[in-house]
Amino acid sequence: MVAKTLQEFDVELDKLHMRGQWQYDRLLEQVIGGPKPAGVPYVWKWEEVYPKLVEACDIIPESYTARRNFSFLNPGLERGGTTHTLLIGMQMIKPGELAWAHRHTIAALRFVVRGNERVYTVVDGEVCPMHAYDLILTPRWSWHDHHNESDHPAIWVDVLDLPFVIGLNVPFYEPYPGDRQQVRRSSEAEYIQARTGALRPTWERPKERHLPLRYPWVDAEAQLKRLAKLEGSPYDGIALEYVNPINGGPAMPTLSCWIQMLRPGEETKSHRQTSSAVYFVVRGEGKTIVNDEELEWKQHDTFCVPNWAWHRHVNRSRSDEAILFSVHDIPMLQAFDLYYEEPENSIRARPAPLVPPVPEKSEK
Ligand code: GTQ
Ligand code: FE2
Repeated sequence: MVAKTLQEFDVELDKLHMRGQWQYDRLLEQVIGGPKPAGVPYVWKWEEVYPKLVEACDIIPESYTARRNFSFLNPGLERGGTTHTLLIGMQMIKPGELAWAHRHTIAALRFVVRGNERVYTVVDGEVCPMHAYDLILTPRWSWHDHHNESDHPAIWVDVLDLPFVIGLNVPFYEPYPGDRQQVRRSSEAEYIQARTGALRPTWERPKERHLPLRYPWVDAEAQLKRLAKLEGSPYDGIALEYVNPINGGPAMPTLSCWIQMLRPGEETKSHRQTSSAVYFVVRGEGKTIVNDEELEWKQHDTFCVPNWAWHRHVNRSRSDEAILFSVHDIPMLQAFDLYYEEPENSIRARPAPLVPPVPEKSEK
């Protein structure tokens, strides 16, 4: 009997939906090279996005507005998404409009571009006013509807972990019975938002997740100003994370939200992380150099940095600070010990400020 060739054997295995590791040259190549950044670095210019949002207000009638939103799609990702795990987009709501209530297993957040006291999102029965640059969380499976009861159009950035949830194939969705959800009865006394500060009810077991729901810009800006004189991170300047006030963890289980200040003329050092990120320019002008590409940005532009891509930030102005809001998929990686950074870890890597040294006793 003539021995079959390896090739014949491989064909037999293939028919049985199996493959020998000796055929794994191509896979091995992928694994040995380390991560290849998924998608490309890209900027969505406010001066191109804004006119399209305004146009959408005319073209898409109110009756049709589940959400009047554009997703920003990475030109290098066939599966969709802004990065392989994150989706960022922009949404506009006209005066008097309501974006009706629903919930989904995709976690989302809103970072307000234009808003005021009479623009709000209701999250699980709590009214969250949307002033410019406030951050509002709509966690996984929370009911949410958006309202504009003001005389001015409102705009916000939407960030979702959609590509991650679709990748795991768990995309549940449910519309609310009715277009607006019930608001908690006795208003603020029942709000989770009233239980996240320094004084909390002694008789209640605290809720540990999905809070504080709203991070007002006045607080974020004040904290940036307070810490602006520090050295900060060599890779990110004065980068602050919006944390869960109960456990100090990320704002949501999959999404880490940052606000960062690049001081006038600041140029950060280059690093790469196994995480990916999406950025929105709150103010200022500069560029982010991603591998060999220069992403030029200014106020209200949106851009993305793919995973494992070297990047550094430059504030072009000699007189004004630049402020960036960003969302990172870092928690998805940290959960499974897959967060790595080169050339060194910069996340919580340094000690907090030391107690001042006690002076030597002087002779009286
Ligand atoms: O505002 O609830 O961009 O459900 C995508 C899906 C926004 C929203 C998006 C959504 C929403
Ligand atoms: Fe939604």
